Amino acid sequence: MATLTLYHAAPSRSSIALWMLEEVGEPYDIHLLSFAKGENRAPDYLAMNPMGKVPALKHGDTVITEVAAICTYLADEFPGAKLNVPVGTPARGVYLKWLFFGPGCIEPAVTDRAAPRKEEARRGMLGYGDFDSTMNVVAAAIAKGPWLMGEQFTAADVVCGAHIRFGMMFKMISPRPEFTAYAARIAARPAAQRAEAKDKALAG
Ligand SMILES: N[C@@H](CCC(=O)N[C@@H](CS)C(=O)NCC(=O)O)C(=O)O
Repeated sequence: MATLTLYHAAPSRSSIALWMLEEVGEPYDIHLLSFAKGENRAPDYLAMNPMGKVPALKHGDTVITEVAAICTYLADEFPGAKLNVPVGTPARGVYLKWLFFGPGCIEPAVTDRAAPRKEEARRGMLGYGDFDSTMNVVAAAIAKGPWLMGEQFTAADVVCGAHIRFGMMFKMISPRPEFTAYAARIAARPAAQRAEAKDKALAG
């Protein structure tokens, strides 16, 4: 079987891919990169990810970058873990919506709020519209729970859930009952706990 290697800096956005790998349950290696030493800007890493960012995942000869793409890839590549909604299933459209909503709406809504623009952009110009609408849409989707897709935990919960959880941790998202309960459900997942413990050990 092809080897899975995660190019990771602990902790960072690549911690989301680390959590996903723990959910998948296949063996993987970690190649740790130090931002302080500029290892993400070294020529051999830039050849793999010209953005100079983590995560990157190598699976055999395939290199995948971008958190959401990595999570989508792993869920489809290892369907035995039941973290995807397969092609041909009606709910796949909604599943894909959430996989794109994470990096397309939640993340920019949160980072724009943390580092506001000098001039506020028009709502129509922003793909996420505005922060409150974005958060309200996620809150409504998880209100019933337990997961975005209902009873099935999927890669979409890793992608969107990580932003909600870390956003609250870093006080960029205000707690509200739906988010607090969702974050608690995530924190109770053994895979999330294993990933966190690994990250702590790697960062330490
Ligand atoms: N769009 C990328 C963002 C990745 C990203 O920004 N990673 C940060 C870590 S949190 C990084 O590598 N920063 C180092 C740098 O930009 O020099 C993704 O979703 O994977």
